[in-house]
Amino acid sequence: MEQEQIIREVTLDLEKVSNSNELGEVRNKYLSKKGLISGLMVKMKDLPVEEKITFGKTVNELKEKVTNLIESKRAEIEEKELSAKLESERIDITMPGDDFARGSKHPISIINDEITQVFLGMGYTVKEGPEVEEDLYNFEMLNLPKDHPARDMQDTFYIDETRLLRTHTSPVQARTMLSLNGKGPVKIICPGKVYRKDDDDATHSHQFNQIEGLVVDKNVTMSDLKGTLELFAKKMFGNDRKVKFRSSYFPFTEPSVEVDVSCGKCGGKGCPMCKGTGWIEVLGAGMVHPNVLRMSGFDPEVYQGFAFGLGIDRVALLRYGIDDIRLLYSNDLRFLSQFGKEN
Ligand code: 2U9
Repeated sequence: MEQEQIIREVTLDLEKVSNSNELGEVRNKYLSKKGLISGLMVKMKDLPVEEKITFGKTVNELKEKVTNLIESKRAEIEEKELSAKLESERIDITMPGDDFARGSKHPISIINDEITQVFLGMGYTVKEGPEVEEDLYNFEMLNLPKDHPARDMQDTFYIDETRLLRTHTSPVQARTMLSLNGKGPVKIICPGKVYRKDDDDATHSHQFNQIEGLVVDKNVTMSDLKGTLELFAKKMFGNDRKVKFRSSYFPFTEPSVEVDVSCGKCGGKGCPMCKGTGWIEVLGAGMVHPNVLRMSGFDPEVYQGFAFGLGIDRVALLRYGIDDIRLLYSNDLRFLSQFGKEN
């Protein structure tokens, strides 16, 4: 068998190979099932027994040599191909990066975070709840039975007989109290989206945001309410602002108050911003009605509470001098990009 000649032939073939595909062809020519070396093995069966052993040994040696030659060529080609790939995919790390547009915090989020921070600093916990609520938690448990005239005050998006889009975040407080089995203390704020069936205009939106708060404990008084909300108003609007409590009415609190701060624009002299009154209304509040405590499982003889609520959108309009609430919901980047870039 012309072993030397085959080796020479393989060497010549390999010299012409420049990529993996061509190498595969050479491999097939010599080492595949129908290749040259398998062909030699087939010839072996026609040889006399005494020659078979040496012939077989020689073919095996040949196969090993050819395999080694092909594999060392493979290593050489793979290295070349890898270097070419690395070269073609080279990244120039000195090139300037692509700039991307950064978003900014929505004014409602800015104010929400600010208010939340003030109350977190006073030891409150944040509680959230569903926007699709049950009539029971949104009205009934807040001292607004079915025939209560105050239900007309808040036109409501009903989903069906018993479910609705919450008109305030008060149901979150009602649910929290119920979960505590009549045991205080409670000290929570409840931020979130609420819905009322209003026609949208510059000062009304069918969707807006509230933060309500609730404190329930033994020996809670109107003085706690006043001290808390005065501190809040000064932290939020400025230490130089005066704070005034006006008597009011809410079905879920008794007595009820509204809280005004002196107008920041005119210092209380009267201007278009405060409609000439010198005061701006910022909060509603009151001592939790005994009926509400009772329905939530708390004994009004043992526990008292105060609650408050404010519109986040309204505070945002005041803070930034925005004259149309609809801008907050327009998703117009020309408007939104003016706020909250620093965060
Ligand atoms: C429970 C008991 C009492 C929540 C309260 C107000 C007063 C209030 C308005 C402010 C502006 C809503 O966004 S607004 O229109 N809210 O004036 N809210 S007391 O009283 C509660 C809540 C839950 C269990």
